[in-house]
Amino acid sequence: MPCNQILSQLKKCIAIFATTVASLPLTGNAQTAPTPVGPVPNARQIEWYHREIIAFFHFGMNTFTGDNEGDGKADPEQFNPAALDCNQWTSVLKRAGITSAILVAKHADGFCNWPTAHTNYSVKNSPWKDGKGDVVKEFTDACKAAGIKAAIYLGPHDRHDSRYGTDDYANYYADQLSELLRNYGPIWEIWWDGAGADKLTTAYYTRWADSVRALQPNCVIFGTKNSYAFADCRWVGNESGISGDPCWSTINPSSIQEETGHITELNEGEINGTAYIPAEVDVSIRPSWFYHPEEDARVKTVDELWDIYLKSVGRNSVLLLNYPPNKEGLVSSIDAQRTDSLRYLIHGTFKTNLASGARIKTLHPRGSNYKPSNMLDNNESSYYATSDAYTTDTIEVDLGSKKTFDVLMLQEVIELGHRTTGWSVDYSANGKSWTPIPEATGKQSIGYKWIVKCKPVTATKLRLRITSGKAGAAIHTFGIYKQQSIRPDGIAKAAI
Ligand code: OTN
Repeated sequence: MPCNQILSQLKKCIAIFATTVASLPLTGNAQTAPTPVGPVPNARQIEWYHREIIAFFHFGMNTFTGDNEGDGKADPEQFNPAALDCNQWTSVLKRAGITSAILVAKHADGFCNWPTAHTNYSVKNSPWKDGKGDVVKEFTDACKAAGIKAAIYLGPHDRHDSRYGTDDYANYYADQLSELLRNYGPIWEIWWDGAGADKLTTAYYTRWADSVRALQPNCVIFGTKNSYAFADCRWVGNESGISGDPCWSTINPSSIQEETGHITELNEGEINGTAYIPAEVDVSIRPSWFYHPEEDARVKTVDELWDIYLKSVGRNSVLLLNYPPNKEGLVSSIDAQRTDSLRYLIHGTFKTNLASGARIKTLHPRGSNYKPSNMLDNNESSYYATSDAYTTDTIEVDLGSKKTFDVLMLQEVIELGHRTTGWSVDYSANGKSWTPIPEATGKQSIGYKWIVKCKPVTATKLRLRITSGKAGAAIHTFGIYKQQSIRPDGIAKAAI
């Protein structure tokens, strides 16, 4: 056979071989993505997780009466903010990088912050702007202008309306909900407080949830007790800003419905829970939910806020941080200053992953699309995954030189479900022997983000041991950081 014919036959063979290989089914390793395990988040929940911190604004009749739980009898004449400026509220959030906010439209005292057509107990009968004001409109407009997602708390409990608990009340609530969901642009979340709401049946919530889904399909639902069936996110079981350790995004819905007696389940989630309903952690920057001047000296310190951040966002949850605007209608400067400082601390701490660029190897890598270095690349869409044959792994990071850190962070690929159920981190100071990091030993859940604050560690190498899992690990991020220092008075040195 002449040489050119041999060459052409060879080329054909190579082409056939290449086509055959490309069409072979891949066996769960190499380049196929891991299969999701257990309940997984919906699109609303994935988006919600990425907000990390949501602001809460408790503002209403209680602001003027000095109450937290008004009895619904206060005269609308009392509602009169001298300088309400929702743009000032959103400017505090913008500086802090907080991109979603929930306004209390109606608290349990029943007073409505918007001129609803369905009751006279509202701003339209107050002296504020001669009854022409609308706090919900000012809030949603300010959010829109600042690029912040606007959300609403419409208190299910109502001490003003004598129909509370009846079918007539359910109609009234439905009318108000529809008004809010139709007239103020996109509503990002609706908050169904369980406080005092036991008379409201799941049948009522079913109707209201239908309305939410029809009018605002992307709206996240904070569900409690009888609204459990519609919950995208759950209560964490306390108002102190503390998620459990572990904190699973999965839970049995009955634990939400039967809240009393299931506070631990709300706090920690349930590893084998049948639904994906992660925790939203509501806590106030001040002792109370509403503003009281006597609490001006009791605004949470930056250290306290940082601790709350670590125990909420750092425990696979979203933090819902409450700001009580004052009687003037403004966020007080001390609250704003503390928020600036918290941002300084968060951004300063997490801006540099001291492990980035390190050499990293694992025992059970899946393949080049899921390579170990994906954990260090600060890229949202890449991740490391183990081969399907393993639910455990050992991930070794060679830092190349001595690095000192006191914060450690892991992120799992939440779209693929809770996979890892046991992990520990060890360090090596000399590159030979390993020492456990006590604060990062015997850990269980990871989820969207798990942060560990530890005593300063100086290491040349680190080892993440995945000790158990429901399926092979899928890890977005492995990070080590040095906590940003702040001035002793807790005030940020400079804005970032
Ligand atoms: O007295 N309470 O009603 C109360 C005191 C302390 C902490 C919570 C509550 S009520 C609780 O509020 C949650 C939001 O913080 C959820 O809405 C729960 O469903 C509700 O029972």
